[in-house]
Amino acid sequence: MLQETKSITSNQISFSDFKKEVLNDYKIAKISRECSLLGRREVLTGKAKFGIFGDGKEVPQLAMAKAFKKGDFRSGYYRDQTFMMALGELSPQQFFAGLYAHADIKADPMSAGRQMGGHFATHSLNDDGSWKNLTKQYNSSADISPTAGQMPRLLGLAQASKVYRNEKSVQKNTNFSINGNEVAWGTIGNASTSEGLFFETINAAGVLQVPMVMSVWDDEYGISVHAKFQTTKESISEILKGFQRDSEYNGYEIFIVNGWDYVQLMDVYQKAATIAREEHVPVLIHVKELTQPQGHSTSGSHERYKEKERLQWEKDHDCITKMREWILEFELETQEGEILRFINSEEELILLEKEAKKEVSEAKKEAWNAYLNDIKSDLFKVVSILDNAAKKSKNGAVINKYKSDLSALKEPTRKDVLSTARKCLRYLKDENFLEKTALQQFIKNAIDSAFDKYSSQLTNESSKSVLHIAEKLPSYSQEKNIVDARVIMRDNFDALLTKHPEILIFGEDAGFIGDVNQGLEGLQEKFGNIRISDTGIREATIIGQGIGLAMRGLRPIAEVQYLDYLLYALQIMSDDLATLRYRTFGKQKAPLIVRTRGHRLEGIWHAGSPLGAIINSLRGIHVLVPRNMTKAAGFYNTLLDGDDPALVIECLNGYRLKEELPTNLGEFKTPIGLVETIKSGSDMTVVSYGSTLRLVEEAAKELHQVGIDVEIIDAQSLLPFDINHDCVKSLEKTNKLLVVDEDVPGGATAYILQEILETQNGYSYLDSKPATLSAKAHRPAYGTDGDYFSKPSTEDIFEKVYEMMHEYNPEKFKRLY
Ligand SMILES: Cc1ncc(C[n+]2csc(CCOP(=O)(O)OP(=O)(O)O)c2C)c(N)n1
Ligand SMILES: [Mg+2]
Repeated sequence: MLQETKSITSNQISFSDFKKEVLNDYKIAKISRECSLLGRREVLTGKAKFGIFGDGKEVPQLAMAKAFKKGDFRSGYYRDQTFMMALGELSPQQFFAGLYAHADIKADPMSAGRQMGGHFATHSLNDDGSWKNLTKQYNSSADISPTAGQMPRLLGLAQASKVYRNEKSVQKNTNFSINGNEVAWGTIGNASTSEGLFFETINAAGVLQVPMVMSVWDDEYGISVHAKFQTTKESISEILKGFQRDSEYNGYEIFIVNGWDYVQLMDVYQKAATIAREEHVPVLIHVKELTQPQGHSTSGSHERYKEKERLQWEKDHDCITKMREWILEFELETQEGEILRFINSEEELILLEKEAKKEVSEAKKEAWNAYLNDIKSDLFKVVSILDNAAKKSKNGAVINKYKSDLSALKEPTRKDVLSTARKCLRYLKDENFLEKTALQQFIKNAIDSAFDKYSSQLTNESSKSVLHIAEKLPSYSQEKNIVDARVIMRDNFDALLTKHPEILIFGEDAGFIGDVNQGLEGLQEKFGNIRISDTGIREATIIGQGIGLAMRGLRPIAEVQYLDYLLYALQIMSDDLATLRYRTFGKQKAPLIVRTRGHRLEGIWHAGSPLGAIINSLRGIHVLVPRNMTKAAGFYNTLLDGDDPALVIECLNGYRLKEELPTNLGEFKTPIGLVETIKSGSDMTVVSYGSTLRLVEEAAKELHQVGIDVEIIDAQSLLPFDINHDCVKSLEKTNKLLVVDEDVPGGATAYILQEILETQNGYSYLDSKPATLSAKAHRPAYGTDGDYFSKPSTEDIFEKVYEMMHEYNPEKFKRLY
């Protein structure tokens, strides 16, 4: 059953308050529209590079903003400028600063100019990286551009309220929640609901029954593609009808409302908020009949693909036009027979519209001047240095030409300034005077400060970074307590769950049976089914749950059952989690730990080790590859003392191997970014990680029998890799390097080589060609022989090392073949 809506006039507020609110809303809508109109002009005249605006979606966002409370979270997309403005979280000046890419967090609080306009965010963190009190502010998780990429995180943001309401151990964390009363608000375009992430999230939120209000802004198009090519029956609410809750089953509450109908929208959004906030039931609001007054973005015009009739219909149904008509026509007769109106004449509205226009035009000018002044102060510096340098240089004429070309630019960029400075330096290379030094200094400073503006905050730069956490060795009891290695995981998680009440662990089979390898055995029984839980088979939204929960102060450990299935989650880890700090200039964080197991078991999809793909798509996340369960447990212990996102890959064939059970569970720490030399040797340095290390160790014993002494280094941590440069210290001694793993050729081994040879300057110590030994380029075949012929074996490692020693000393090490 779909909800009916009631008139706003039944609300218990005085007419004068109501009138004030309506006119204020109208003004916000007009300001927002004016920003869109002027914004497009700024792009078309070349002052900004790209524009995607919220015109045509203003009125429903006013309604959403009114229902949105402090502590709530938004996870939305690029149309939501009106919503942000209505909350007071985006001023017109900030809107233009973002459009111009003003690389200063004070000017563009959304991303310090890193994201194109229309990607909204609020600040969850103080300058020192600590949390703000999120219940005292409006919160918007930072937008990303991939359509529907906002959905997985939305699930976690909503679930956090449910956890805070129902899990006693975290209820004291009042900076994040007050009794789980916060709603997570999602927005998405109609066409983007075609993405799998949308359906996966909708289903999961229905299962979890979380306070999520999902708005679909439906303008019938996704760029040029009409709804008939996007959505079955051309209606998302129609096809999601089966999700409607009823007396027998939990589900959704579904509303349908026209996006130009201010009165109905206000009513629907209030109702939706109450259902989600009080009952923790997810709500879908299908907002229809929206328009795109200026087309999709500044990249094209919609006249190319919309029929005349549609264009006319969009004009007639423009939500602001309709709101204006309603304001003009509105009349209410009191019991005394008095007629109440919002305005006495249209002139009042025209005046208000003029004010809105003026405010935006002024804000635009301010934003442009602030943006340009930053660059101009650099430009003046360079011009003055070049002016003086030209007087002294034999290449004065060329330098003067560069200088006057730069001075003539009306809208210079940092690139113009720095590129001129760098080009001119070349003309001074054979000369020596003060101005040359000044130019060199200017360039160095400019590059340094550009690093801060454009490249900082990829990872945690605060004192809480896990890279500051020192190693703490496991301690052992006198009588050796040798156990199946999975027991170490289980008992260590037990200790961690006791120590950190914010930890939640979830994944496929993670709850009731305690994961497929029994690393969580018995923990659901002990800590309850909120802290240890099963999920559906939906890797992307398992990660999304983790991101959202972590953004609200919890410490999720999201489990992806096998490394091979991480590919389902890789997109959201790459686009959302890995970029979060970077794209918010360090103003948001999600200290999510992703736990998985891989490298070696059986067959094409349970033995993968695609580390090259992983590390190259996850810069911004620590990627850890422990060789055994004690090392893995030590990584979890370290990570939980910091607040960085990380992926930990346990060895799938390691759970039943024997290890000694440490006594300081939950306390010992594996350091992040440091390698470990697990065997010293003098002939060759062999670097490896994960499951192949055991083979390298075996091969080393066999090599010893033929007089070859290899040094074995466990990389342990691929992102970051060997921050102390210990590998090169080993090379100084052995002068030979082999990197072994079971990724494809040129995968993670190529990365490790680049780190050692280029970053650490290892090339200068080599006296033979550095080599890699990896798996074959194909996925691993099934069975013992499939594994033997797909992945590096002990014999392969032995022979590779032997062959390198033969090349080095053919007399001593005669050819094997
Ligand atoms: C994964 C992905 N594919 C394609 C795009 C390019 N793209 C940007 S917006 C858009 C259309 C979205 O339409 P809709 O969801 O209806 O939102 P609207 O712009 O109409 O509000 C497309 C295809 C993208 N950003 N991400
Ligand atoms: Mg659309």
